Amino acid sequence: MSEFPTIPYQRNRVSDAEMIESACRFRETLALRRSVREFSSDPVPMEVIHHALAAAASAPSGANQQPWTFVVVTGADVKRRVRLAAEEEERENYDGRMPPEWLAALAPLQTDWKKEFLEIAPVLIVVFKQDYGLSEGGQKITHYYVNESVGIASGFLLAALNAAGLATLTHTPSPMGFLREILGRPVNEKPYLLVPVGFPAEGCRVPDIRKKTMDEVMVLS
Ligand code: IYR
Repeated sequence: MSEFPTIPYQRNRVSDAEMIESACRFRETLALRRSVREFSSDPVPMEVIHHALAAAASAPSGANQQPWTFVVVTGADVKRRVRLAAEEEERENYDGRMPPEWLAALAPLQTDWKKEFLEIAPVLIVVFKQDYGLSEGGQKITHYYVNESVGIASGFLLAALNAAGLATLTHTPSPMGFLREILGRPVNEKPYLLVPVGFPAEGCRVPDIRKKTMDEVMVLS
């Protein structure tokens, strides 16, 4: 017998009709999600953020190492510092670091180097990936499939916040090293994603863009 314990796992089976109904409702809720760049400054309940982060932290991960840390920023001062540092990098990106092909691909999103939303959104969640773990004694612990794991957790996070009725943006100012410094994170943590969270501003508009059709993305083999 293995020295590692197991526990029974069962879920209630429901009818096909109920499964289809659930899958369809889940899909319809997710389809309401849009990347929002115009936020209201209205506060959001911290309990919602807490539950959404618990949802994210329930994600599967390589060897169950859960190689993530979520930093929740609400203070005006820290948000301002994040905005200024992000804009400094983004100004350089838009003014020469991004090749014309990249700028052309971004054109429909109408983005630019200005990131007011980083101060206006009531909450910024900074997702950090732990490239390796650190034992109590400071020894490095190898982490496996870090990008995949943190990507899945981030997807759970976006889905949970969306289900609660909140708007998000998956923002990746580049490079993002300044986040580790501003937020005082340890050397084994690297910023992975910056997620402004809040309600859309009144009159908020989003690009008129579409998702690929099911024919384009799903192959029966
Ligand atoms: N990080 C920049 C540029 C940018 C890049 C991609 I790929 C996007 O999908 C959107 C923006 C910015 O946030 O403006």
